[in-house]
Amino acid sequence: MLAPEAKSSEKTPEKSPGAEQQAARKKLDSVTLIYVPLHLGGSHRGVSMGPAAMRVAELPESIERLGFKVADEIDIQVPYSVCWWDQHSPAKCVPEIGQVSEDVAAAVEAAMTKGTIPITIGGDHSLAIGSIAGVSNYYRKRNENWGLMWFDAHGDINTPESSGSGNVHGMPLAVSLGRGDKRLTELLGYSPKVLPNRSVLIGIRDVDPPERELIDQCGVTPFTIRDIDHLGLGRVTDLALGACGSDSTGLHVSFDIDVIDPDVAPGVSTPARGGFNYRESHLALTLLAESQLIRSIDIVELNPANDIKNSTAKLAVELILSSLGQRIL
Ligand SMILES: [Mn+2]
Repeated sequence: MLAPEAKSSEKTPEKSPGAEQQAARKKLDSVTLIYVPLHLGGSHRGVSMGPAAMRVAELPESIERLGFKVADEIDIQVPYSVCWWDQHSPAKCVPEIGQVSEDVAAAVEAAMTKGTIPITIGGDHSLAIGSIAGVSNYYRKRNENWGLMWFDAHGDINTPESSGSGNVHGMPLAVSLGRGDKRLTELLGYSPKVLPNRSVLIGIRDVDPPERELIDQCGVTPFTIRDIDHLGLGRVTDLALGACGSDSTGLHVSFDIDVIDPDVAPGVSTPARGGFNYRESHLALTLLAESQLIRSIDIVELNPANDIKNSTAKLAVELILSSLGQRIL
């Protein structure tokens, strides 16, 4: 495969979409890797090993081979707390997750301000509370619109009231939309972080009954796995881009690896059958990359304790390359 900078000599440069992409990408040719070994949002300890597995799978080297500079690698400190054993809390570990979220938000916003693409590596999906807060603050200061693409098998839109488990990794979308524990929704002093009419949920197939109501009420645009079966993921991705607002300056992609079928990506904490196949996983991110709107990325819920020979981490690295614009020709 060719890096975005590489160009087929057979093509006329003025007409080549590759040339256009190359010109656009000149503005954003570096990434900041933000590693967040956060496990406090779920009850699966293995997710804290996600960042290490991504390094073993040569994430930084692969990004540099694609032609991007890795401007910085940041390791966010996560307390190794057993607060998630507290079965009686409607939302577990909120103070600890709040602290991590502040640190993640600051790192993500700083990375964007420096003109790099922040790629936040999980860790469980509750880290998106922080990354989305950082992204939101970046655009808020510039008075610009942006869209959120949330890939997931699950809704992640529970509130402390609706959640059966109290696990915050089932709540980050709700928190970002301004619903849930105030200590999280009010991070950085304002709420919501993202508008529902600029938020899209793609690939869902395992949704709690109260989440159905919330999805229906709150105004996000959902594309279930049934929609993908019916329309195809290419068409769904195009529709999702339209739903995020054609006047958005940029897109945040929050990609939960459990959106992929567990046969292809076994290394997750909460597998759900019937997910994206290998090619669909790449297609969605390739199409988003072609829109040239991706400005920030989360890759979450990799659980090396459930993986087979680090294959899911290797796939996650490939998917990051696709989201950065890796092309076949
Ligand atoms: Mn998720």
